[in-house]
Amino acid sequence: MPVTADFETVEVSSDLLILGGGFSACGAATEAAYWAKKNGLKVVMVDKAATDRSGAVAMGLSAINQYVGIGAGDNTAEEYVQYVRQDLMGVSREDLVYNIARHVDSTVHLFEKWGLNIWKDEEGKYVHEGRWQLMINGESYKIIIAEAAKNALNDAGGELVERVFVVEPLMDGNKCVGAVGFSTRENKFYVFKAKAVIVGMGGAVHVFRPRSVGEGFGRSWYPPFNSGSSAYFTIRAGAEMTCQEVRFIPVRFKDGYGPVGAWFLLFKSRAVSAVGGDYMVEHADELENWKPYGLAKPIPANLRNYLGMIDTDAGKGPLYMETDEAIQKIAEEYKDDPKAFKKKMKELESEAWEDFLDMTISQAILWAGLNVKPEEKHSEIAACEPYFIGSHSGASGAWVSGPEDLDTPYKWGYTNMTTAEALFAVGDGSGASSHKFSSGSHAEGRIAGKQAIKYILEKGAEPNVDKAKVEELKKNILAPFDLFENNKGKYTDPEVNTEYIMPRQFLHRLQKIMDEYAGGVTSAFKTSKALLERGLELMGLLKEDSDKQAARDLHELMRVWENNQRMWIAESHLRSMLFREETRWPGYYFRADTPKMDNDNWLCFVNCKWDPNSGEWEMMKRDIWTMPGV
Ligand code: SFD
Ligand code: AMP
Repeated sequence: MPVTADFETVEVSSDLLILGGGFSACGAATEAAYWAKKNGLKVVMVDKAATDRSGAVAMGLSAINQYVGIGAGDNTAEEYVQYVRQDLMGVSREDLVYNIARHVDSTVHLFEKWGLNIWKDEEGKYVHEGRWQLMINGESYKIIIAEAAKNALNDAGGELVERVFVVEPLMDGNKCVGAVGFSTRENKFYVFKAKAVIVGMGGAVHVFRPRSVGEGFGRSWYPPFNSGSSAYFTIRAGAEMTCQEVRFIPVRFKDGYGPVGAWFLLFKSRAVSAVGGDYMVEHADELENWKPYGLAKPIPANLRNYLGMIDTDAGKGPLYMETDEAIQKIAEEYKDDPKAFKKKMKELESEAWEDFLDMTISQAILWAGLNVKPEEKHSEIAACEPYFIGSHSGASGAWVSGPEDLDTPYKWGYTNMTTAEALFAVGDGSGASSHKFSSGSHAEGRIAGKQAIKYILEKGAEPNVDKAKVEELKKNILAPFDLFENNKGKYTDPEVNTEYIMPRQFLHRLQKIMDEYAGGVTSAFKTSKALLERGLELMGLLKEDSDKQAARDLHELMRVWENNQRMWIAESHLRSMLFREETRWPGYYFRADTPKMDNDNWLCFVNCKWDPNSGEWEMMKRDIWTMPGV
């Protein structure tokens, strides 16, 4: 059993340090390596897992959700800005959305060049799932993108460090000079020193109690292994955060968490309540209350959720995706030719299964287990537990500097730099620039990678790392081992001990608070000032107990630090929902005491900042800049 004294300290120095190995980090590595090679700089990328299959795209994806098609004249970047503004109920950083939109197509073309199979029609054009989405054979999506990043790093003399869990930033005043973490396989404590740092460690899952408890515990739509390391890192660096109240709740195939996009957009399926009504039609009047967003198309994701929730709240659940009806309707075109009909049905059946086998394999397994043939039987859908994910339809993350060529109030540094100097954030780690998805996250990574190298060339200085601070961090981070070793013999069961709490038990306590006070699944996503204040009180007590978590091995040590990271995201979420005195995103959460949207007072960003010196949180409003003429 490891103890603190067993751990060797490994130092890794670089010019640019990229934290995470997912879509945004791989984008950053690919681009930064190119510029680093030209300028004799070293890039190091650190991933908690094996990059070939790490992060949200571990199982693959079946669509590229952001492709603008500017070259073909299909859409403009300005139209994408309108789409995101509308979907986020008016709250988005239009400069960031625009910047990603104007660069994303070239990223998608690179994916194709690297070997990704994007579906094509008879005329050789991309097959669209919807206006912005392209269909792919994406089982190996992550491997392809990782390979390109690894090749670029190798070519530039860079380094990839896998299976190291990054915990804390190293700061020199307000400047980030590196990070510390530990190996998940060996007794090694890592100290990374750098002139600039890019955070791309994904979103946060399992902050809330999931629907899947008991034997299914751990199953979620977004990857259970993303624990909020990005947001934790930037919060602890003292960087300003934005939209920490904007969690994302997707509607998914129930229990297997299969995505619905292909069903709604490609197969044009309907979703209905148990009594057969299409909630999008039956509750359309409700959209009037959320205008202008409720009345434009597409209807925002949270409002789509909300209309379904009206039925579940009224006891009209379960909700069903009418897969059988949708498939039969498409095949009907061929009904006069039995051979063609049979062929089309076979094709649709295989597309339906492939959608999940490419992306959410457990949903295909669940279908098999429940004897579901999608062409014959509908499937239950349900709203998931909340996730923190700035790259999809949520918006939480760091507040970053905007592109230099736009005249906005959001410029204080290099593009995508947080308010902490030399610290950049991308993908799920950067806020208020939703709907970037896999392709946009990669494009944003490329933007930040190039900007970080520019920062290093223009302002980079040797990192000044405080040795005493590093020793203190090492002691604190590894303390759960000694706590276990020194106390394990006091009771019969090693998991029940008055001196410590095991990480699994701590996680349940965190999730219970969030579920019951912050509007989780069992509270039907409803909360209020009183509930949030009580939740914060309980969170304070939980925080006091966080250094009582014990670990028996490296895996449990990782669990301890994942818990701590989730706990900090949870606190920022409670504080942000408490600060915003309105309900702007019904379907994501409801403030029962302020149930309406209040554009006069709250059409603004809610930002927050934790001060590393005082330990105090500051909450603030920030104005929304709207792109002229868009
Ligand atoms: O259908 C540490 N996403 C979809 N995007 C699409 O373009 N198309 C789809 O079809 C999408 N769908 C979808 C999606 C995700 C999932 C899980 C499913 C379905 C089932 C969203 C995208 O995947 C998402 O937007 C991007 O992946 C976001 O990129 P990024 O880089 O922000 O996060 P990441 O890829 O998860 O990578 C995180 C990395 O960080 C590492 N990491 N490393 C070191 N130390 C730590 N402490 C760390 N913590 C995490 C991870 O290992 C990983 O490398 S659909 O539903 O819409
Ligand atoms: P999902 O599988 O729900 O993540 O959706 C994939 C993509 O399709 C995302 O860009 C969603 O915003 C979009 N989408 C899903 N369902 C709908 C819908 N009913 N109307 C419009 N867009 C949708």
